[in-house]
Amino acid sequence: QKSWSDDAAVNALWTKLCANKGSDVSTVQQSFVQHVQSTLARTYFNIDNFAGYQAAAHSLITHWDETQQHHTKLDVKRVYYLSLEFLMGRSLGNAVLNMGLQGTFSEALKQLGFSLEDVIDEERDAALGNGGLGRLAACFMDSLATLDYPAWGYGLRYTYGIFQQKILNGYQVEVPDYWLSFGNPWEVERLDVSYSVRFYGQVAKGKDASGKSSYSWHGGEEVEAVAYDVPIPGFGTKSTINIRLWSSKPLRSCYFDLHSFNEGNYQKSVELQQRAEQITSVLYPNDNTMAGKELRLKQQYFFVSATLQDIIRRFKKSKRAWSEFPNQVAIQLNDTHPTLGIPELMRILVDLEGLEWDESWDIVTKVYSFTNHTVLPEAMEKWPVSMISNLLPRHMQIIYDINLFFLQKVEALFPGDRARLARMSIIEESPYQQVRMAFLAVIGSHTVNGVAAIHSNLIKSTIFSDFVEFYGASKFQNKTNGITPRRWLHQANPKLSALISEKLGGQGWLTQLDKLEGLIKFADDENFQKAWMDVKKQNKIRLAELIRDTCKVIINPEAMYDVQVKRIHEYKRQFMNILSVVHRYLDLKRMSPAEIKETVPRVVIFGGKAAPGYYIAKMVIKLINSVAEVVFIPDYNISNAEVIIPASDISEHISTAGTEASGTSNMKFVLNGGLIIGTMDGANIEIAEEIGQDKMFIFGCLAEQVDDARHNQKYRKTSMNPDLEGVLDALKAGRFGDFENFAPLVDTLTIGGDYYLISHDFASCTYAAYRDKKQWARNSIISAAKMGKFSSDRSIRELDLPSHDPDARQSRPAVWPLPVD
Ligand code: F58
Repeated sequence: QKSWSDDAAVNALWTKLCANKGSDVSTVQQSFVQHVQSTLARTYFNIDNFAGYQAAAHSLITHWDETQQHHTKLDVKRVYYLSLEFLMGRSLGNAVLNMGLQGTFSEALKQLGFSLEDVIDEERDAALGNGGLGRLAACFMDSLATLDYPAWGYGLRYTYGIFQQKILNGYQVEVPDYWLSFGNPWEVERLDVSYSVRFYGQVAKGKDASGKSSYSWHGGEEVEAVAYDVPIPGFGTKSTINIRLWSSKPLRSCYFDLHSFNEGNYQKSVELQQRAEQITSVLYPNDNTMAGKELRLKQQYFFVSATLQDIIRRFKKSKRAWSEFPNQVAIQLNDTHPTLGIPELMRILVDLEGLEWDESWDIVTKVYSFTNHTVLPEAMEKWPVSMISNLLPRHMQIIYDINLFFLQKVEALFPGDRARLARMSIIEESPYQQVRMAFLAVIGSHTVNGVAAIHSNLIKSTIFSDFVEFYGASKFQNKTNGITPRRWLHQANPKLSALISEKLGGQGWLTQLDKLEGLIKFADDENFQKAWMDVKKQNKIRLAELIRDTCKVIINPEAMYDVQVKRIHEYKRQFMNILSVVHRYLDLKRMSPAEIKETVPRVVIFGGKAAPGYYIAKMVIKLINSVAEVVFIPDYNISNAEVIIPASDISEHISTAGTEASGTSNMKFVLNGGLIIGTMDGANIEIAEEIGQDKMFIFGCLAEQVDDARHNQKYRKTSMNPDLEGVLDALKAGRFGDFENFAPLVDTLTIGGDYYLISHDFASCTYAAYRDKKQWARNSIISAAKMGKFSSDRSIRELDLPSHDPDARQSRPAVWPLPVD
């Protein structure tokens, strides 16, 4: 590889200076102090924990290696993970663990008067995501780095992440998450990597030199996309990959409208700048519903335009022919949000690079694959044709052409089947013309995957059934989700991690999670059971402290902790959970003291955000907060999840069958030794398969029964579950405050037709098993031991992305700075 200098002496000096400085305590301290002095311009007289955090982060960055140069040298095919969301949480603790520096770091800081834990606590969560989909992207990046994949994540650098949730008088109040207010030591601003992105304007049709029609898109407005790189260190490897996040800025040439300024109109002079910066200003806070706002469409195009320009610039440096593009580039679309990348790549190839349509289409479909995360109709992305035509006029023409050529093939296979053409068209005609993004993603990709077995089967039999008939079933695959055991066990539950490593004689299980099976032989060992449950107890105390500090409620760590933490959505049925709490409460009220003594004390804990415009979900929060003796932890996020999940005895994954595509917290809870209560939905089914149905509290309607149950409810007189009726009577009698607060919510069960089958599934388990502590411990150990399948390392390997160089783990030179690609 050619280095930037041809002078051997210069190179030798650089190599010497950049050589891995070692990672002993004094080197870490030197680097830390240097950052205090020169990066932060402070002295040890005025340094607090926050400055300690910043200096620690900066000194870790100097330990990060040059992975990109290595991949460039190897000339490997790259995989690009395109996601509008990355829910990373904090980075310091994770970086220290992944780089194997935790002993060194805590000792180095301790000697300097800091505690690593306190310093870690200073970091704000990077919360650039809504829920499961965004967190999956974060887990995948950890696995890609750990497995030495030549991978890049691409996303948006929102100025405001997911809102912070406050609870006032029982109601959710949203507060903006201005997470960058004190800077972000983990990002590297790359002012040298920027692209311009166009919106609106016109398309001119002309002829090229050979007389062929050509199209050019011009006019409208342009903004600049500037890159910010966030390094992701793998666990136990020198591989450090990047997430490149784009931030929108005004084009350098029109930072400011001098004309207006000179006329004394200062406000107008900065308008352009504000308009440009608005694009990456805020993350849309909807989970599983689509927000049809033009600004969201702008975000999507801004994202794919900048990303493709960057990918293509990297490709062009290798001076290869376009036909080789699919050998160098694989792009995974995280849901339909980056689907405009398909017509955008067509536009680049056909309009700008002068390739033929068919050749371009061949390249496009070899490059893209698409992951679907939902079958909920309200979450399926559709954009009005009128909106796309206005914002992206050339893309709308290209989408029409893609559709036409596709439907011609359908016609050839199913002559005269007009209903089929209408069903499969990318354009939905009624009530007005809209682009069905999922169909565009399917047609433009070589493979499509669902995120758990049941979900992958459902998409084949429902939303994509016509496409299965057309393409054949092999295009539609299953890649069951996974989670990274590094963050969700090793980091979140250090005591359990240490116990497991001690028992298994090493940390090999952290990268080969199947090795956890080695714990099974200790499941009946009383000492091990005790040690295992002791860790749980300590984690419960840690959570009790968090609840004391945030909710001013004291809970008893001897009680069973029953947890439901996730976004609030009707299909996830937090409503059913709180109704069954009320049911048990009413039961207790009827019991004699002797009977009460026989029951298991239980602390019910909820957490989760409702989309700000989701009226019914917000009412569920109010109801939960109106039922006394239930804890609602405000502002559920990655960092408090790391405390909540390891402390759970039992957790609720109780969606109406067929609605939760996978769920990933179910995996986190079981891996941490919690048992789960769940419906036969999403990945719960595969968890039951792995750990055994007897180790899970399973209830409720099966997916294949849902249609009949809904039908019967609607057209036959089915009476409401009597226990549920008792609960509703208590609500109506005002036992939990003014019934008016909840009337529309209760209506969803009656006049709303109980679409999510709460009455049908209304279940009340008592978990007497918790009394039998030995049995509980045994089930907990065996369940955790059988979670090997649910590592995101397995998901990544199954995704069949371009793979890595087996020597990468040893041979990489250790050089900073990061990508000089
Ligand atoms: C989630 N989807 C699924 N979407 O609901 C969950 O079952 C699955 O485990 C997870 O994906 C990972 O596959 C989800 O989180 C969103 O939040 C979208 C954000 C953007 C707007 C539309 C919903």
